[in-house]
Amino acid sequence: MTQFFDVPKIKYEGPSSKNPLAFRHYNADELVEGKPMKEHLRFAVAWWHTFCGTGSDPFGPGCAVRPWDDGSNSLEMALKKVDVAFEFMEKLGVPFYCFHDRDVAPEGKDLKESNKNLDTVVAKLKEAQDRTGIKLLWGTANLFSNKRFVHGASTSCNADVFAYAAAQVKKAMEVTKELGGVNYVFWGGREGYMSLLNTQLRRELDNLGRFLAMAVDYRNKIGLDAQFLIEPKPKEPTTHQYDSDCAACMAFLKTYGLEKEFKFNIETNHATLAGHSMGHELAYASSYGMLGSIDANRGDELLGWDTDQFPTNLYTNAQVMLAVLGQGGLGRGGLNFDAKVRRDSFEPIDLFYAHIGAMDAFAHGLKIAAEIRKDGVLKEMTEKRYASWESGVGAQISEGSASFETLEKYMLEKGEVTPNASGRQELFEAVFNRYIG
Ligand code: XUL
Ligand code: CO
Repeated sequence: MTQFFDVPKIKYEGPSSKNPLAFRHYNADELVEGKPMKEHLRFAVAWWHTFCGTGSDPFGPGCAVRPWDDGSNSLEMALKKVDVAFEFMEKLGVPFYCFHDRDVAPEGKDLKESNKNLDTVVAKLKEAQDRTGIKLLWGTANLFSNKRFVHGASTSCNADVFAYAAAQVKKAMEVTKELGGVNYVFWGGREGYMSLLNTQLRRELDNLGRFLAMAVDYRNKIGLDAQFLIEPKPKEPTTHQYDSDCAACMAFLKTYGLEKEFKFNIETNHATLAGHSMGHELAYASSYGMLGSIDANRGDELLGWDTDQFPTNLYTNAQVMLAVLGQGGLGRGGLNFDAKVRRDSFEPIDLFYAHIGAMDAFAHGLKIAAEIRKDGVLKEMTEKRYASWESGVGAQISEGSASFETLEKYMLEKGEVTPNASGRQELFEAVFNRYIG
């Protein structure tokens, strides 16, 4: 096999290792709560960032050094990238990858040629999957880069664009099936608006609902065994994205009768752009049984855009894993590193350092979350706060046997509420910190 990376297979060396090309915490087969780490974490590499990212930003062109890349968008280059990608993923020991149709194969002169290019690359991806055992966590369609999507895809003012997007998603679903992908993601791309002055908001939302309903019909028709996931994001590229956060997506799915067909793929940097913590989005989705998968990255506290950095914040990762363990795992979902190395981390080796660091920080977060759960102190403290709901009037309200009349009678007799107890936020935070480090 061609060697693109002068790097050995990455091994686990334990927490005292100082080798930057080794794991200190990610030990794939080590059991946590009776399950191997690799099954808890289900890491995936994002094709678009890791194999297509050039490091370009609004102030300058790409400067990433990728000796294998001739910089062209040719089919030959796309096929070569399959070798690069599978060597990288095998050496890293990552079990999954994710892609957009247009990351893996170039767009042709028309839809027919684009589909043909995709088929050619998919055949090679399939071979590589069979050879290595690496699987597809999810597929998706890029409905935002080409200029035809300037006004959105299914929410475009141009009906032809809706039709093109439908054809493109149909094909992307077919190749996801061909590759045994276990999820299919819908990120809104440009489904939103830049100005309300030129926008028929209700028509656009109805069209988005119609589009997703057609996708559900087609999934059933072809027997695609993939969980559909909506990936919320509040802004960027549009000023207002329709899928702005989990709560907005829930309202949308319920309105269009689609809530049983979809779960969410929640991305850290999207949560923070929405003015939420990642913990909030996970808690919201998970409590309604809607947390399907995670795009694991982070923003920069000082920058207001989607920087897609590698998720090395231990505190956040422990919170994420607490939510994941709390719902009994991600099922067929996983942790996809929708993250790119910084522009100034331009050497191929940086791709390894970035992924190893993030995998380790998540494995560490997993161990911390498992310790928190084993001790049960935080859970106990929280349950104590809500103890009034377990009996008496609290139980009656929860069971639905109370009314305004019974509650008025109860309060008239009692006269005043049982005194409130302190929320003890600082103590909760201090207890959480006991497990970090
Ligand atoms: C964009 C983003 C996408 C989706 C897939 O912010 O996160 O890469 O994950 O389309
Ligand atoms: Co994402």
